[in-house]
Amino acid sequence: MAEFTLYIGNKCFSSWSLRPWLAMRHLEIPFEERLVRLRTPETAANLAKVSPTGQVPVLAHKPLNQNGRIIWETLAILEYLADLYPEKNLWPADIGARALARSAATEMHSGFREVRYGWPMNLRRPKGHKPLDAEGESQRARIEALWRECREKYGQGGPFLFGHFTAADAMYAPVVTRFETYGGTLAADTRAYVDAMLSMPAMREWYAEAAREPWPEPGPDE
Ligand SMILES: N[C@@H](CCC(=O)N[C@@H](CS)C(=O)NCC(=O)O)C(=O)O
Repeated sequence: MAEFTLYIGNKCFSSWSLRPWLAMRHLEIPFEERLVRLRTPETAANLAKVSPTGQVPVLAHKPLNQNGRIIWETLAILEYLADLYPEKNLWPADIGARALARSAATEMHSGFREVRYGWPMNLRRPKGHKPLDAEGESQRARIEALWRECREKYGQGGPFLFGHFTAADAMYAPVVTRFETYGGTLAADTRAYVDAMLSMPAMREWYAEAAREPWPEPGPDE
């Protein structure tokens, strides 16, 4: 039995689920995954069995000879993994880079509402430019400026926000898919970051599994 079980929602659209799943797969932390299908009449009852908040993702950790732990909330799961695996550098080592990465990750966790609602994650939706409302466009510009700042200050060592893959990249992974689906022609540096994220083997795996999901949700126009 795997030490970790990660409960997630539909790969097509469960943006919060993608974040810890991507981090664990990319960092080669073995886990068992259990998918709770969202947006059905049984969803609330099924989530109540595994999640204290009725939401996914949830990480169950059963260290040998210890009582199991349940960790919920995406950022808490990423922090837990960072604590358990310091050698995987889920946060940047440099304190300035780490502070910026944590600020960016937290800004994502609590913000960009108009981008999230205007561009709902849907990995089966055909690509096509969809303008956001004025607030959404301003949030989109803020995201791009933030990615630029991270890359310019700390991105020299690789294609991710802080060079190597960090929790900040995990937090922005669903937004990356939204830029790809709805963003149209992207600025060159945004395009390069989006391409780097989308070409991660773990991201390709998530997309492929989303494409194979047999369920109809979400609706074709979403
Ligand atoms: N603040 C939570 C948000 C989690 C969340 O909103 N999850 C959605 C799926 S992406 C969910 O479980 N929704 C319940 C439902 O659709 O019934 C986190 O950071 O993990």
